[in-house]
Amino acid sequence: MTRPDFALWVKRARAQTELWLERSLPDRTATPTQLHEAMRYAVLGGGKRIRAMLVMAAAHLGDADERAVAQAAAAVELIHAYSLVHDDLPSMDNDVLRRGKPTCHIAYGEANALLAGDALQASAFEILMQDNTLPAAQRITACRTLAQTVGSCGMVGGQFIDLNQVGQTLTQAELETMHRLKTGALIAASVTLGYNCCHNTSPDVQAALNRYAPALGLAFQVVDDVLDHEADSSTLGKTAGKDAQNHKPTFVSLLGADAAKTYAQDLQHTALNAIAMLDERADLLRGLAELIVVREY
Ligand code: GRG
Repeated sequence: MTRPDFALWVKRARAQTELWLERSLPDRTATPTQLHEAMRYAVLGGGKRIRAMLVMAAAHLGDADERAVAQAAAAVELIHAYSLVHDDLPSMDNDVLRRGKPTCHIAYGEANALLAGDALQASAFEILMQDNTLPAAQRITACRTLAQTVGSCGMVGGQFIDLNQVGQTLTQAELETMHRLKTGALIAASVTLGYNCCHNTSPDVQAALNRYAPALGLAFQVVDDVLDHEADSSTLGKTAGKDAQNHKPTFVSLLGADAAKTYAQDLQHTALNAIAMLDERADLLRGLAELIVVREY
């Protein structure tokens, strides 16, 4: 796939995701209207949609059920939006800017943002369980994968470790463990859920994806740390420099900015090598591996 073709695919995939999310969310006129407004505020009209694109790209490897792809893509973005709403709360990262606008609790109040996040999480599972043509076993796998990804041995566990290690010195291995759970788990699950939408899955392809996805998830976080260190708030759409301000250990504080950038590239190569034996249907996954590392926000 050429670069312009991939750029066009990204543009369309983002627009498609917005449409799926719009349809997945309760109407703003549904009661309680303010809660539904807060949910829509947190989800729509922003975000790079990397997780939804990973679902679509992995589903492209086989004969996918298009409805299942839409459901999985919406589900991972709803979970992601919920995690951002909760992470921004005063009791967690206490941030005021997200996706270039005031965070959900600044716009709607703390208790309402907490509830909006809770409801987004429930919506994700509801959408994942709507009708499609996949066999029941695959649909259960999807649900279980997402639940494990989000729970105490996944994203929530990673967030717990993160909040409880501020000011401590972590080794690189400890930092990686935390990020594999906090950020990497949902990124990896997006790939798994996408491929799980296919009727004709192969254990060899799944094994390749199981090596691709964690490397990419970690690369995403390393780049996030570099951007937090180097970019400005208006480019990022969120408050830059928060990690240093909060004395949080990061790949930049541990390795230095240049070594962190090299590490991100190494992880990208690991991800690309993992899927090297796949045919051109994996080009979308290859493009996303590049996008995640060269992104500017
Ligand atoms: C509160 C349960 C709970 C979990 C929060 C993911 C997370 C755990 C917190 C987010 C905090 C954060 C900024 C983490 C760094 C990596 C990350 C997830 C960045 C945001 O993801 P992007 O860049 O966001 O894909 P967009 O806005 O583009 O969707």
